[in-house]
Amino acid sequence: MTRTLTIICLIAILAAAVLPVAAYEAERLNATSSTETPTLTPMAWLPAISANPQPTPTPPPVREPMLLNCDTGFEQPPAGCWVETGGEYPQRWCHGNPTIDAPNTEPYAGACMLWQGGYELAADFWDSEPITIPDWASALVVRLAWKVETYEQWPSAYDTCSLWVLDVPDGYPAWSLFNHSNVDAGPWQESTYVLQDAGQWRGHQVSIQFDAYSDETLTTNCLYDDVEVWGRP
Ligand SMILES: [Ca+2]
Ligand SMILES: [Ca+2]
Repeated sequence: MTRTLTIICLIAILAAAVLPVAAYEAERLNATSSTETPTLTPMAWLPAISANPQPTPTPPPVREPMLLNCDTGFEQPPAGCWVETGGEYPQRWCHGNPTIDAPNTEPYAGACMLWQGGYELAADFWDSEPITIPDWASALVVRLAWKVETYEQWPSAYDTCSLWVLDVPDGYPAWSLFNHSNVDAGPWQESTYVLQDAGQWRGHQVSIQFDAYSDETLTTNCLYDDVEVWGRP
């Protein structure tokens, strides 16, 4: 009888020692799997529409007058203010254009906007008139509304939408203001870009150039409106 009681006591002591450890291990495993599971779901492979949000910074101070002060909203045919310098199709699109293809959105403001890309193997270029950097300017400030639409599904850059500042006498891109792509697809947003070292180019002529390149499949639309170019003292 005494021996039986001793065995029962030993079993009880062992259970009291082992069971809490087992319960802790089970809880830890559950906790580990619950934090790791989201990285394995399809959510990780959704198009990066919101993965690269573009913050809208506080607009820096600028000085009048606007340096590019005509047709900021692409409401007029490209003459004087803008020049279509390369591409297979007209790049200015207005609401109600009798075209088969159209972007899936309306202009940001007014009736018209700049529409680059939208077809396979696109190579579109659109330049502003020459802008003289004022003798008081230390920076060039570009404000605009932009939007990227795409049929691409994977979060890699296949089609690009870029904005450059061109050196007019030489005619090649001197500075990059942005290089968006299909992974930046999302709603219209207003952004401000600052070319900080423009002061060394006072009196020099530059222009801004939008360009778009697409690969051979799944098109991307690069859309722009309300473009303003200012100088900052
Ligand atoms: Ca417009
Ligand atoms: Ca593509």
